[in-house]
Parts: sequence; structure tokens; C-alpha cells
Amino acid sequence: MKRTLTVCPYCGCGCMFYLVSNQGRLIGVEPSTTHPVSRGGLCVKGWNAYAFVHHPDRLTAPLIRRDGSLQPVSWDEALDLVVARLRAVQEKHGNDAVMFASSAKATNEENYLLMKLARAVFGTNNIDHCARLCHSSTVTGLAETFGSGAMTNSISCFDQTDVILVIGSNTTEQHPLIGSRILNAVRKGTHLIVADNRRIRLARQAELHLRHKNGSDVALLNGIMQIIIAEGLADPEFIKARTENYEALAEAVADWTPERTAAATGLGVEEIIAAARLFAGAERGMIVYSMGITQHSHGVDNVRCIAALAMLTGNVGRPGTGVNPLRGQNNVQGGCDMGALPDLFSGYQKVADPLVREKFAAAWGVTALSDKPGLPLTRAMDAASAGHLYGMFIMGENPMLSDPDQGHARRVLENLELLVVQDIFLTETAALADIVLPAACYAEKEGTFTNTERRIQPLRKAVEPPGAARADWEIICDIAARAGYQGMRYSSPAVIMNEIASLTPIYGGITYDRLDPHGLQWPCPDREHPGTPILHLERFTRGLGHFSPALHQLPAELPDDRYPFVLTTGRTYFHWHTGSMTRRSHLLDREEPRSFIELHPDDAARLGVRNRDELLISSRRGQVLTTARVTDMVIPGVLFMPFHFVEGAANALTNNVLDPESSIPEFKVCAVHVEKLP
Ligand SMILES: Nc1nc2c(c(=O)[nH]1)N[C@H]1C(S)=C(S)[C@@H](COP(=O)(O)OP(=O)(O)OC[C@H]3O[C@@H](n4cnc5c(=O)[nH]c(N)nc54)[C@H](O)[C@@H]3O)O[C@H]1N2
Ligand SMILES: Nc1nc2c(c(=O)[nH]1)N[C@H]1C(S)=C(S)[C@@H](COP(=O)(O)OP(=O)(O)OC[C@H]3O[C@@H](n4cnc5c(=O)[nH]c(N)nc54)[C@H](O)[C@@H]3O)O[C@H]1N2
Ligand code: SF4
Ligand SMILES: [Mo]
Repeated sequence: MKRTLTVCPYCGCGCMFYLVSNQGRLIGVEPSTTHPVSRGGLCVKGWNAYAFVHHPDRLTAPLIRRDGSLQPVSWDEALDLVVARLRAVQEKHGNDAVMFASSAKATNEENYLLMKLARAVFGTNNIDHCARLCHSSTVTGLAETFGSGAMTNSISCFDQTDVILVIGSNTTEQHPLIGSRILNAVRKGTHLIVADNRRIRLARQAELHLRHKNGSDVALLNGIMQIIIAEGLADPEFIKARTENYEALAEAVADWTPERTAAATGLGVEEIIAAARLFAGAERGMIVYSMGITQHSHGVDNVRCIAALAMLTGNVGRPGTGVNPLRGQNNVQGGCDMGALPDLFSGYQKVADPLVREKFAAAWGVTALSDKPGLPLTRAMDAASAGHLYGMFIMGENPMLSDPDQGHARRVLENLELLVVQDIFLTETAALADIVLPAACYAEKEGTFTNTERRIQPLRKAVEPPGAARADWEIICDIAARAGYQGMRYSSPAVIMNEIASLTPIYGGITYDRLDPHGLQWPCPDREHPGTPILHLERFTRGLGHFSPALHQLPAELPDDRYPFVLTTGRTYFHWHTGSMTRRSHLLDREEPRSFIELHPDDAARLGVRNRDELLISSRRGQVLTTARVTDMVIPGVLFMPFHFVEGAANALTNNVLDPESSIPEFKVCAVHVEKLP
């Protein structure tokens, strides 16, 4: 029996565990007792993270579409074809007619290489990844207000705070090991405010549970800030010493009286006042948020208000405080850090800056790099239907189920001149591809993942990949070589990290020998630097913190006579996104085997719906069949549906309207109609 210490492939908590193997096969998982996040615990997905690895559905050979069906071929044939066809699309339609989608499931090294491949070899900035669907509002909103779009504090800070405001994060189900930290802190006397209209697990332990209308967070936060200022609960020293533009904020929130806020949010005046007093009255306050804040057509405005509330109350730059956007995927923080973004190189260095472009061009041995900002992933589908995009290379994403408005996504993916998908399973997206490349999964390779608290941690190889599957980094390097590029030959991921460190100041001090056992938190600028648990200690990354006021706006699509319900979408504890891994893990699939929709008992009674009835849900974009779950988890008029299930795909319904600044889709609000099937 062999035990290999590695990182969980699911969420951004970044627990480490031992993969237990016997004669080359994984047989189980054991938690790491010394790890600062997992501390001997794991959630149900972590315990089962070995289960999908040897699933018979794993891709074991490259596939090429011939006569309408995908057929196995050699790596030589598949990769030569990838290069020839990408080049053919570019020759016909220009360099920017292809787009590369990177993966928050892949390592830092692999994300760095795919962005290098796009930019240095194929001459385009069309590189992006699922952060666009997730925390792009955070990256934009916090870059403007603080200068850096990452979680400001560390997970250990939950043990050192007086009040926690959880807004739009179902923490115990989606970041379970952070959720249990919060519950522990509450047991020891920390105050908890939950602002989320679902009665999530944390809400049951909260001192205050604000069940405001979906999409009314700007109104709520403006109202809370109005009370804080009016009652003299702000932190004038912090505002004076550390921030700018306070007057504009004070003016913008001045007429958000409790009465007006109550009308806009559907809350009572008393609970809004109580929340303001409880948060501002504490010595140390932490704000935790996730998709309930970011996935709106005004997601960046939501983030601006959160940053403002933290600064107004002096809750930045100390232990037990801060603005803490919980990053979702195991390596979505790393995907962003590595510059798998259309306007940024690794370390958030701007494509628009000629000196930055020169630096990367010199290091990569190319004469010039494109200065034209690339396409955000969420604009790719529209760009393709408008005739600007003809080819996509998708590594480790499944947009057929994860993109908004599935009908539109399907039409686009089916009509591309070239679709290449590199995955570990034949996903719904891969099934549409012209070429499919089989990748090794987390248990079969080395590399690093960066968790939500910016901790860069080492993956270790426990078993061999199935069949001919290869690590993503090896496949990318092979593509580069076949495209005639000499600058992508590496003997191991450790060597790739040395290149990343040399070009990326926040990772400047990262080398593999320093990551044992539990990684380092960036910024870590040099070899002697111990890493940074808390950001913005003495000054903000941008200098002074900037107050950016925001105006309340309604969601793009509201209920009407024809579509009378608000649908909000999200996740469940047992499943991961499009289900490619968790629905192939027997225990997880047994717990949550099918698609469902939550509706309130009052709505159910009115519609004559009972638990487990079959329902047809329709929106302006499509319809799905699903099963009723009658529950007071939701408020009357609001339905909740997870997007994990291909049969009953929530994204057949969702609205692909985007936040104009971050290009995030409004996954959290659309209008639907409910019909009970006979
Ligand atoms: N088990 C599991 N864990 C996961 C994932 C998974 O698929 N499965 N995915 C990971 C990823 S990538 C991410 S991004 C995270 C997401 O983690 P979360 O953001 O915590 O999860 P969601 O279910 O998308 O939405 C969270 C909450 O937002 C609330 N909400 C909806 N609309 C609003 C609103 O207008 N305002 C407010 N304040 N709240 C609102 C919903 O009621 C819901 O409880 O989870 C990560 N962890
Ligand atoms: N309606 C609705 N839709 C949403 C959301 C929502 O709240 N509501 N949330 C959005 C958010 S926050 C996110 S992050 C996205 C997620 O959307 P996606 O990223 O598209 O979803 P995943 O299922 O996580 O896709 C990851 C893929 O990577 C593959 N994979 C795993 N490991 C590896 C590896 O090592 N190498 C390679 N090459 N592939 C690998 C998996 O098999 C899987 O197909 O969904 C978004 N969509
Ligand atoms: S909390 Fe997240 S990282 Fe930890 S075991 Fe669960 S899914 Fe894995
Ligand atoms: Mo996400």
C-alpha cells in the first residue's frame, strides 16, 4: 500500500489528503491531520475523490471525427491534425478566429502553458477560463477598489474574528471545510449574519438571517452603509488614513434610508438596522461572499459595495477581517494568477502595457506579442454566431452544461469549423468535438494548485494515467513543438514553475523545494520571503483604498404574467458542476441521483404540486423536465435549481445577459413558468 500526499481536485478550500493505492490502483483517501485547512477533516467529495479516477469511461486514446463518429487514433495523428487545423482556421479568418479555454481543474503550470501557447505560438490573446463565469466580477471590482482581486485574508482568520457576514455563499455545501470553521467560530461566540434568501445551513445558526430579494444586494449594502454613517459607527481614522473618495460614497448612500432599503429588498426596517449595528459594532468583521454576489448583470457593483462596507468599518488589513471572495474550483485562483485571461499575463500584468509585452516576448523568444485584448469566454459564443470566431480549443471545461442559454451554446459549438476538447471524460462538449485529447487527471501528474487563500500547493503523482492519456502540460508542449515553436521544452512541472517565477513577481519566490509540505501564500516575491497570509496590511495594493459607489439596478429579466417565478441556480453538496466526476462516483451519485427544483410550500399548494411531482419549467430560452422538491429552503416566488444534471439542465433556462464590465452571466436570476405534468 502506498500513500501519496496531494491536493483535493474539487473546491477552493484546497484540502490536502493522502491517496491510498495498492498495485497501481487507488483504493481510498485519508485526510492530512497537519494541513492548515483540512486539519484531519474532509468533506464527502474529498473522501470520494479517488472514485472517478479508474472509471471505465475515462478517455484512453485520442479521438478524431471520421464519417460522423469519433474514432481512436495515435497521438502523432491527432496532434498533427490539431496544429494543421488551427493553422488552417487562422489562415482563412485571422489569428483571432481561434479561442483557447483553459481549465481551473488543471495545474498552474498547465494554465501558464496554455496561455503561452495561445499568445506566443498562435498569436492571439483569446484565452480565458471558467473564472469568467464565476469571480470575474471580483477580479474587476476589487482591482478597482483595492488593487488586487483575491481573498484578502486567510482561512485561519475565521478563528480570530468577532462577526462574519456571509452574503451569497452557501459555505457549508460549497466550501465545506470553511463552512465548518465558521460553524465552529459561531459555537465559540462569533456573531453570524447571513444575507441569502435560501435557508442554507449557516442561516440556521445565524443571529440574523436576511432573506432579501434576489438581485437586491446593492440596495441592501447601500442601506446598511447609510445606517452606519448616520449612526456614527464608521471608522473615521481608517477612512482618513487609508482611503480616497469617501465623500462620493457618503453622498451616494445618503438617501438609502432604512425605509427605502426595506422597500427595495423586501426586508423589514428593523433587521436592516440590526445587521448594520451588529457588523459595524464589532472590533473585527469578516465578509464572505461568492456567486450570490458575483453572478449578476451588476455583479461588479455588488463587489464595489462589499469593498466599501469593509473599508467604511476599517475591516481590511488585520487578522479576522477582510473581503473574502471564496474561489470555487480547486485552481481557479491559479488560473487567474497564471494569466489565462484575455487582458492579463501571469501575475495580473497587463497586455495593454508595452513594457510587459516586451518582457514576455523576450523571455519567450518571439518578436512581438499581440496588443489586442482577447475575447472573454462568455462573449465567444456571440462572437462565433456573429462570424468572428471559428475555432475553439477547450481544455477541461464543459460549456455545453455550464454556459448560460444552452440552446445558443449548442448551436455555436456544433457550427464551429474546429472544436478540440482535452478532457478526462467524453463530456457533452467533447461529444461535439472534431478532435478529443485524453488527459491525465490530478492523481496521475505533478504540478501545483492555488487555493482560495492564495496558497500554492504541490500535487503528487499517485498512479499512472489510463491507456494513452497524458498530462495536460505534456500535450500542450507537444502541440507547441509540432507548431514549430522551440520555447516549450520542459523536463518536469518544477522547471515550468521556475519560468513562471522568473516572469511573475507575486510568484517570484516559488520553487518546488519550498512548497513541501503545505505550500506558500502569494505574494511571495523572492526566495527568502515567507509568503503573505493577509493582504493590504499597511497600504492597499493600489495605494489608497478607493470607494466606488454603486447605483441599485434590477436584474435584467424579472417575473411577469407569462413567466411568474424567479429562478436562481447553483449547486448541491454532493455534485460538482457538470457532474463529469461526481456523477461517476458511485456514493455521490447515489445520494443525489437526479435533477430537482426547490419550490416553497405556498407556491406548491397554489399549483397543486406535491413533493417528487414531475414539473416542466420553461423560460424564454428553453424548457426542462425536473422533479419538485417542496421546501422552505426558498421563499415564495423563488425557485432554486442546481445545474449538475444533463437530464434537466438548468442552463437550458438561464439568461445569457452579461455584466457590461466583467462579462459574467446573470446565472442567479431569470424568469420562468412552472407546469405540473399530468
Ligand atoms: N459541492 C460543490 N461545491 C462547489 C461547487 C460545486 O459544483 N459543488 N462549485 C465550486 C465553484 S466553481 C464555486 S464558484 C462555488 C460557488 O459557491 P456558492 O456561491 O456558495 O454556491 P451557489 O450555489 O452558486 O450560490 C450560493 C448562494 O447564492 C444565493 N443567491 C442567489 N441569488 C442571490 C442574490 O441575489 N443575493 C444573495 N446575497 N445571494 C443570492 C443562493 O441562494 C445560494 O445559496 O462553489 C464551489 N464549490
Ligand atoms: N446555471 C448556472 N451555471 C453555472 C453556474 C451557476 O451557478 N449556475 N456557475 C458557473 C461557475 S461559477 C463555474 S466555475 C462553471 C464551471 O463550469 P465548467 O468548468 O465547465 O465545469 P466543470 O464540470 O467543473 O468542468 C471541468 C471539466 O474538466 C475536466 N477535468 C477534470 N480534471 C481535469 C484535468 O486534469 N485535465 C483536463 N484536461 N480536464 C479535466 C472534467 O472532466 C470536466 O469536464 O459553471 C458555471 N455555470
Ligand atoms: S472542502 Fe473542498 S477541498 Fe476540502 S475535501 Fe471538500 S471538496 Fe475537497
Ligand atoms: Mo465557479
